[in-house]
Amino acid sequence: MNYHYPFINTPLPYSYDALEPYIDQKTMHLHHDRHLQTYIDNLNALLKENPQYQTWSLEELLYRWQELPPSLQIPIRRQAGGVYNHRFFFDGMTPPEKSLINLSVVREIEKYFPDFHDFSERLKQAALSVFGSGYAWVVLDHGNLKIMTTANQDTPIGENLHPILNVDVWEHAYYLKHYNLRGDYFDDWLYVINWDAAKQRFLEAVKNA
Ligand code: MN3
Repeated sequence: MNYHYPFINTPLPYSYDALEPYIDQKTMHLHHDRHLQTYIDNLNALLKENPQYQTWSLEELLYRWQELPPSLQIPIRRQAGGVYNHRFFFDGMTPPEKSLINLSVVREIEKYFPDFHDFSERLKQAALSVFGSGYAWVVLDHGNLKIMTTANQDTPIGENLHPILNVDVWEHAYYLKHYNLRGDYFDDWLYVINWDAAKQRFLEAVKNA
């Protein structure tokens, strides 16, 4: 993985068509090669002009944004958020035949939600509730597993806030295949969640909480 300036568009951890039939190949090409690439190019351009921040990691740029000069705060948060959120989203998916939830994950979710169905239904409602563009997230917040949403490229990241899963609900994430039906896209996304990645992130978050 590439953590510092200059940021490069690291390849997807699976082929472009690996998430078919749930997420289509053309969407993955455009999403990774064009949308994410644009955030990377814009972030590199900002950091090229401001070399004192070139050693900051992507995460630092996001959670230490208040230390940036006022004129850079919004642009850096938008572009670094666009890079972070997309990498997190792509790494949080896997081919459907590998998207196996295991009992330990279900048990963990059921400590915080009545059951797995309730959890996925709440996450879906959160995804549907995002007005315009943004993300629905599963986060560990002060040790509690929670569902939340962010607008645009905002990122829920901080000392006591650790993201576990996100689903990109910008229209570019689904419009070619699912048209305007965000709920259908969400239902398909459930088949390609990388539960192993979610579990690893959760264990890391618990360790750092
Ligand atoms: Mn996107």
